[in-house]
Amino acid sequence: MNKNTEKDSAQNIDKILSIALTELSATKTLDSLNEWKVRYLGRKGIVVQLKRSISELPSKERPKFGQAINSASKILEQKLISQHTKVTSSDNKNIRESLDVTLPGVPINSGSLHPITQTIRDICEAFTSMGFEIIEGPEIELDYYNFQMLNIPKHHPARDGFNTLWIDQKDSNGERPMLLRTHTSPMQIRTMETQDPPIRLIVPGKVYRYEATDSSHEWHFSQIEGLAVDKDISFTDLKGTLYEFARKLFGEDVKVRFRCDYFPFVEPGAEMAIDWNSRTKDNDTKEENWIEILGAGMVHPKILKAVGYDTNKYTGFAFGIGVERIAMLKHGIDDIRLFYNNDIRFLGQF
Ligand code: FA5
Repeated sequence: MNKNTEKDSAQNIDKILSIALTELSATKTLDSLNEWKVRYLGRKGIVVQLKRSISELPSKERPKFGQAINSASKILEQKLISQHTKVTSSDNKNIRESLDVTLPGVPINSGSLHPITQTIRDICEAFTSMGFEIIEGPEIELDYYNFQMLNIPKHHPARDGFNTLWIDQKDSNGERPMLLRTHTSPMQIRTMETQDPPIRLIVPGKVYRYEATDSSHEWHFSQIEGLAVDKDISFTDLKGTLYEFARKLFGEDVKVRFRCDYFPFVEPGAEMAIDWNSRTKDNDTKEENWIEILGAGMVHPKILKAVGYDTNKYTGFAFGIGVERIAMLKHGIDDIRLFYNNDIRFLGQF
């Protein structure tokens, strides 16, 4: 065996170890520590390269050289751990020392409820304070509840007013019995089928219509249905309830307009509109700008009979409020499409 080669190799390792340890103790940050680790202990680092060079040595020298590399590698790993502890604790100390607790804090942005959710809550609160109960219903509805039981049989022209999104599943007659509800009114029937009067309820929920959008029309929007059935309920009760609702939402000075309207499930039927320019007290414009916010009327006796109510004893009123229109009026927004564009610059204002 060549004693000199063996000695040279061992000295070489000692030299590398000494340089590595000097460099390690000079590291002051996690980044420099990491660079050091890659240089010496990484997959392509100096220790791995030394291990690979074993095969180039005469076979007798290999075991000793191998042992020397292993013990050097262990020393480097141990020193790395202690240097890591040193570096991180001094990092923390630097952070602590550079922290000025007297500086103003950084504001944390918190989320808020969607303006339509807030409006639904405001409307629900207005009605629950008048004794109405809140219920919910399915968004995928049967033709039977959405139309037929509401006095809108197949081929009735009133169906044209509700551009319907049908569920593409046919029954044994080849007809599509299911749809995305076009209004919340089917819940009138579902409730009256299972409950006896007195009834006072509201139904918030999403509705869908296959129609082009513009500044006051969306293809999906929210409605809140209202239904009251009891002895001696009259149109005056309907008007009084809706006036009170408008005052609760927009204040005492709000201007409300009722006009006749036609819905097959009420008789007589009406629409209620609010003057856009009267919704805030500080608005002194004289001009009126009416926005239709709901359809309403006295529940048609045909419907009361169909659900098994005694029409000599009971009458009722119903209404369907467009929530987005209320939110537009409340916040002075002139384009309904803004609510569903998911633009945080708009939604962040509420
Ligand atoms: C109905 O949907 C009836 N079910 C309302 C009703 C209930 C009448 C009970 C009588 C008794 P209408 O299609 O007019 O009616 O819609 C009611 C309200 O929803 C409208 O006044 C309006 O405020 C809102 N609305 C209607 N279409 C849209 C649309 N495309 N985008 C946004 N809001 C709408």
